[in-house]
Order: sequence, then C-alpha cells, then structure tokens
Amino acid sequence: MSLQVYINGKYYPKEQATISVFDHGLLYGDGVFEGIRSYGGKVFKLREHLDRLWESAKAIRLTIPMSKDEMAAAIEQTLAINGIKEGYVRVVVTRGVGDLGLDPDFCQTPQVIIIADHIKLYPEEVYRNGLRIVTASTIRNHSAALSPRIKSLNYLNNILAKIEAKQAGCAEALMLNHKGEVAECTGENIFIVRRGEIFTPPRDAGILEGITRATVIDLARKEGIPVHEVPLTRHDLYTADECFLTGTAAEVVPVVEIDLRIIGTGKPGPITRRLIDLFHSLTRS
Ligand code: PXG
Repeated sequence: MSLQVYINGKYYPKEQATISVFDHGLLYGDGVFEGIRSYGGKVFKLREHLDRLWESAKAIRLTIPMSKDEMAAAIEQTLAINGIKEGYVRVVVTRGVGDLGLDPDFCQTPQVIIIADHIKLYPEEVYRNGLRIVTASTIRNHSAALSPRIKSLNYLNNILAKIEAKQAGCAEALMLNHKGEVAECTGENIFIVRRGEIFTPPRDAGILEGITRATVIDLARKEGIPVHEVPLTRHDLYTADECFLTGTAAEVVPVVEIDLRIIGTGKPGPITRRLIDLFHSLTRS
C-alpha cells in the first residue's frame, strides 16, 4: 500500500497528496515546519516539537487551525496508519491558498500536512569515523531579518550553505553569524569539547534552538560534564579536542575535520562517543 499523507484531516496516497500552486507555502515559503522522530512506536520529544512549531507560527502570525493535542493525535495516527514505528515525521503548516501577491490576509485557511516516512541522513560509517565539514561563505540569516529561531519553510539560507558544502566534497557546512561567530550547521547544531568540558553557541548566536541540542546538554550535565553556552570562533573549533553535531535526523554525529584542520586525534573522541551511547539509550531502549 502506498504511503498515506495527512492533509487537513484527510489521508491521501502519496501520489495524490498534492496542494495548490497558489499556496503561499510554495509561492513565498510562507509557513513553518517540524521534523520529528519516532522510536519504537513512541514519538520522541513530541511536546517540545509542538511547542516550537507553535512558537514559529506565532512569530510569523500564523494561527495553526487545531490544538496541540489534536496535532499530537494526528501525528500518532499518521504513523499508525502507515505502520511506522521507527520513522520520521514532517509536519508542515502553510499560510494556505491565496492570491499572486504577498498579502497573507488573502489566504483563507492554513494547510496542515503530516508526512510519516523514514530518514537516513548519514551512512553508518560517519558515526564511526566522523564527518568532514567546511565553513560556508553564506552567513546565517541575521536575526533582525529573519530569526533563525523560526523553523520556517524558507530554508534558502541553509540550502545555499549546503551547496557550498557539497561543492567542497563535504556533507555539511559550518555557518557563521553576521559577527563572524560560529552559529550552527545547515541542519544541525554544533558542539566542541575542550579539556573535558563542552561548549556550544548560545541561542543569541543566531541558531535554531535544537531539541536534540537541549537533550544532549541535559545528558551531558547529568553525566557531570560541564556545558557552556558561549560565543565560539572558528579558532575555538580548529583547536578543540572533539567536535560533534546534533539534530533530529542526524542525532549525534562526530566531526573530525573542519576547513582541512584535523580535530583532536582525527577520530571521534571519548565524550562524543559517550554522548552517542547515552542518546541511543534514550531512544533505543
Ligand atoms: N539547526 C537547523 C537550522 C535545523 O534545521 C537543527 C539545527 C537541529 O534541531 P533539532 O530540533 O532537530 O535538534 C535543525 C533541524 C534535514 C532536516 O532534512 C534538518 C532539520 C530538520 C528536518 C530535516 O536535513 N534540522
């Protein structure tokens, strides 16, 4: 049976799951989204993802036409209908169908789309051997232009950086903010380890406040590893003992080379490996 996609309360087979070309989500990237994981039939950090979705929507003055509880039920139903236990859910809320003009007031009803599927961002060997990344020349959106805290349907900023990564033969790119500080990667937050302590850019460095980021900070602190949310430079990264990325799809990924500088020993470090194990024990128990 074909994958069933939820659109505004109804299910459509993948091939028929289509929306209007007049939807402002398509015309202008006017909308918000979330990427969520399901492990063993349980949706991971569902409340946190719903809270972030509602906050993103609020920031762009979009009213999601259902309650958080209704959305939670719809997400669980979409996974169940498709028989997916280990999966990935994409929730999209667009401004809806409007005119050929920016004005969102001509969009009558926001569209709610829920896709349950599978995701595999990196091959297994990346988790064993680590990732090589490069700094993109494209800086992260200035928060006064479009806050990186909004998970909006306009991902061009990140896509341009992703293109630079691919051009350099890498799977991910490091993005700096307008001050030249380290912000995040195109779809993951970044961390370093130095002398047994963990450092990651603060919320106001111009990042999406990742739910995996918060989970890993929590896991580390419970292990007694100090975590500091402080501005970081590329120099801090180059001279770190360890580096790793966090994201819903990627989970915890070691980074072993940045801009051709080998990080630490060039192999995933002990704290990174410990956090990967701890994250697995949360999600695979
Ligand atoms: N920064 C950005 C810009 C993101 O888009 C993260 C950090 C990590 O946040 P979470 O909450 O997931 O820990 C994200 C989320 C993809 C993909 O296809 C990437 C994300 C979400 C969905 C899909 O690469 N990144």
